[in-house]
Amino acid sequence: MTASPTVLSALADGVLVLTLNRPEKLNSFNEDMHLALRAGIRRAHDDSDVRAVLLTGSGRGFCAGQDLGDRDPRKGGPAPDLGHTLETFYNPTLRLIRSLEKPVVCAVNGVAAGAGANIAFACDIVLAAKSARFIQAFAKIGLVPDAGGTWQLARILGEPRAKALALTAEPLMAEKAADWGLIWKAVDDADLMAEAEALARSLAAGPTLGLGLTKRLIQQAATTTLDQQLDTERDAQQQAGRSADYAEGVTAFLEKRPARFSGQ
Ligand code: LHQ
Repeated sequence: MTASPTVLSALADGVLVLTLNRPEKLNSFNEDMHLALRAGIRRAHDDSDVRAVLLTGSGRGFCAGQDLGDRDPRKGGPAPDLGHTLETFYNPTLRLIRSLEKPVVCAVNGVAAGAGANIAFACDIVLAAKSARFIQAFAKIGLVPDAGGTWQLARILGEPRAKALALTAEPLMAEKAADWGLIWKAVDDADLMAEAEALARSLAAGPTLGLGLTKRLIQQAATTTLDQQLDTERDAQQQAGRSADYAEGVTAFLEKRPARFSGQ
């Protein structure tokens, strides 16, 4: 009997659904799941049939971060090189999500802890079930927030809230995360997947080139001046203005009909 895949992958209507799939361990990451998730995001980069990604988890959790059973200190031996783990596994995936010029929707179906929370925050639009909680669990095991956590929390929340969450490891419920602007929306548990799928499908039917450029512009705004950003917007708009989807969008508007975007 073969073990079940650690990430389920399904493409329909332009949406690549990636489901973290180690439910008995709250979808915590082992090496295989790292590689499978990265392969899924790579596919989204390479396959023009993929026009949006939906990331979620199977079972009652979204992701509990690293599988802590993988490095049981009771087994003795030298201390692990966690910097190497980040460089080899987490950081490439984070960079792939951020550099993917297609929308990534995240449906946080349950608890998101440690790197699991921070991977969710790296996605473009995050919906969470109202029962879901986000935990910067690192302080409980003597680590620092990783997978981009310190960057995201400080930028989105500011120092007071970022520090309190990271230093106390207190859970943050989905509705409060939405109130604080850390995620897009908290939705009733029963509606989460239908809502996230509908959103991902509508993004996948959108003007992919323009959406990808928009994602890039907003991300880079954190590190540019207004002057630089005005130049970059000009260049991006020049590119978008030459796309088939721009012509289609304007034509559809003038003809009073829904646009049929090809993604080109
Ligand atoms: C787990 C885990 C887990 C294994 C639940 N591992 N089994 C980067 C660099 C390199 C290395 C280090 O890490 C990192 C990044 C990180 O992500 S560090 C942070 C790692 N994550 C955590 O510290 C969270 C640990 N988990 C928890 O605190 C709790 O499980 C949460 C709060 C997530 C959920 O609590 P409950 O809802 O009460 O569930 P539970 O604790 O009963 O867990 C259910 C099962 O899942 C249980 O197994 P069992 O066989 O007893 O049913 C847990 O052992 C297992 N599990 N997280 N990270």
